[in-house]
Amino acid sequence: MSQTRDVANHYLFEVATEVANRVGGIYSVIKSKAQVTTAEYGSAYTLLGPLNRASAAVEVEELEIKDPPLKATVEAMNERGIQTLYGRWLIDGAPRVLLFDTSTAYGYLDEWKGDLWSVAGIPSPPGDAETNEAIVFGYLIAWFLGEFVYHEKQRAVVAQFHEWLAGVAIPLCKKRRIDVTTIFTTHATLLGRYLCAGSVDFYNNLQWFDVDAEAGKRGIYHRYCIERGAAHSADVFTTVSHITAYESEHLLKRKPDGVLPNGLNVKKFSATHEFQNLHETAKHRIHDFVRGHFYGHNNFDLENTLYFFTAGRYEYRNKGVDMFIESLARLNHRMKSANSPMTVVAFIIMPAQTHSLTVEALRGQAVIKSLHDSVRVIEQNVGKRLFERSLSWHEGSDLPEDKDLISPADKIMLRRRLFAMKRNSLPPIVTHNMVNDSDDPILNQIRRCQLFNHPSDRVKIVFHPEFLNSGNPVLPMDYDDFVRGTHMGVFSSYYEPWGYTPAECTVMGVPSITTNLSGFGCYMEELIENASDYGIYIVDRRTKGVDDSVNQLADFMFEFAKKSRRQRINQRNRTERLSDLLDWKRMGMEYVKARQLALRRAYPDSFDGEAEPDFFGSAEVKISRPLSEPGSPRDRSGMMTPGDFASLQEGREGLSTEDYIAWKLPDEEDPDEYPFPLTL
Ligand code: G6P
Ligand code: 1S3
Repeated sequence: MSQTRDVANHYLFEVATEVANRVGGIYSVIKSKAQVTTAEYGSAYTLLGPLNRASAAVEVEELEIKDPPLKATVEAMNERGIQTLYGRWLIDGAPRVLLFDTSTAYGYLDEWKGDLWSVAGIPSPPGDAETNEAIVFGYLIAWFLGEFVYHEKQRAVVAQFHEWLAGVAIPLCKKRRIDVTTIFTTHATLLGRYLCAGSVDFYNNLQWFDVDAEAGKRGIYHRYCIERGAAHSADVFTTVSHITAYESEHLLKRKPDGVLPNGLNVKKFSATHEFQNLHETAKHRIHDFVRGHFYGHNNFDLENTLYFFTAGRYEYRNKGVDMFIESLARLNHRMKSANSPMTVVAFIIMPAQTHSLTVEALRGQAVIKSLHDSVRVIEQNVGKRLFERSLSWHEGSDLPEDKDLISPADKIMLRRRLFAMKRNSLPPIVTHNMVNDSDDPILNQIRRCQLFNHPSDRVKIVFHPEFLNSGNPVLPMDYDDFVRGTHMGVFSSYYEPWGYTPAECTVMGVPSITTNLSGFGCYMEELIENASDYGIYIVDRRTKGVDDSVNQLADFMFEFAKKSRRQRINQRNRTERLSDLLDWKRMGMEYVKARQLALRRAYPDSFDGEAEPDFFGSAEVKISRPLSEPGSPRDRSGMMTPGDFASLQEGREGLSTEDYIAWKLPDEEDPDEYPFPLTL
């Protein structure tokens, strides 16, 4: 490689299939991170992805390319028939994106498949459209990078690739000796996801799997080769959590150089307690849904009702829904035995195949709406009559009697509404007509545990097999608003490389339960002593048997249900105070380290031959118990910083190392001085 490239002023390309194209978790990563990365790099940062015209049409504003080497590179590819779209991704940070129309390169598919076999030994059987797409995209990216470093000879280039679908270019860069330095980041492993979804004891057998045979049995050997090839050819290999690092070491046979945990773009409110007010408002919107869904069975007090939920991609075992439902059944039993005054409504939000909303779900909302409308009419009539009677009042005459105020016609209208609320069946579990009702694993588990929303049940269940949106006639709320209105998120995952859902709960001040098999759970457990004081409950699924883990989850929920409103409010404040910990301004520092390591490996002479520092090894100081916990001394203190070295980007306009790392747990507030009413 060249010895002369300018490493301090390098270009950064980030390559992923979800650039301006929402599919799953990687979209959340690159979208939420864009702000800190553009602040650091400005126009030297470009995201590369395949062009999805439908989503690009709404997410990307086309721009003219100004940067000379980029312009020359794209023009050279366009001349050879490759269509591209360059523009600004319309998100926070407005990063530049270059999207390749892969359909304009399919003419080369067979040639490229043959080449991939001869240069990297990676097979590609016919008929796997997803792999074909990964190959075409990978070859376009390798073409782009090769062309780019031909036009740009001064500055170094870092290319970071996310997930196997974007990884084909990495072995090509290595084989062709393209003068760029590469980082490969996995967000899960193919084999891990497949093996966990089955019934293997995954974590206790990680060292022993015959990886080639297991991939072969599942028909994913060629995909596995791409993933493994990318991991081995990258200058720096990283993943999103320590648990996935351990998995990658055994399944991909390369130990990651570092862990780059996922952050969030944390938005702060000007009023500290605004998030508490938002919780109250959103909770009332969930109350509206519950009144309709449970019409005729509203024998529980909404003031004493807690909303729990789980959400995510429908991976029944990987996302721990099996364990959640079983624990809810045990919670129900314990709450009944303890005569608890509380009711828990547990929501499961996971998209499955459905035909439509059920008539019963729609009817529930309609029945309550007409009751509401009729009561409002009666209210107005009563007010009018009271006013008229008061006008004609004179000394010595009686005040109007209550019974005179509601007319017979109003009473009949009210009766009709009440009769409409009669119901012979129990409130439904599921809000939609399922395509495969009798085989659905979630419904079958609910049936097995007999959680049927009986009036005597203290735990009720609502399964909403579609992601939420505010246009939905039954539960008209966007996901974020819904989360804010709940009391707790439960994510008892078995396979979860990171897990954005509990992290999102945390930044919204909503406590959550996760497991020590999820990247997020392990990360928080490492950083915080007594994480449960901060509303981060971690179920042990690693060292306990299944039955014990289920009981631990039920215990957490039962203890939470015993908290007073004031305790819940205090806990929410503590949870929300952790949000800076998950901000990209802090998490992004690990990306800075990975890029610096990649540059050092590719251009050691630019670093005066210094030995490679241990970038990722710095020990973190744990956050101590909250001060408001009685009788618990502050056992450790200090500021946490993920690293103690300067960024290569230091001195540029935008972010500095200080911006990235200066994080400190805000001081504990006196709960008696909250500037908002406490309804106890
Ligand atoms: C927020 C509001 C309070 C409300 C409370 C309800 O803190 O600011 O006014 O009383 O939420 O909390 P809960 O846990 O019962 O939903
Ligand atoms: C993956 O998406 P998933 O839900 O399939 O990547 C996400 C982003 O890194 C991560 O949060 C999640 O755990 C992984 O599983």
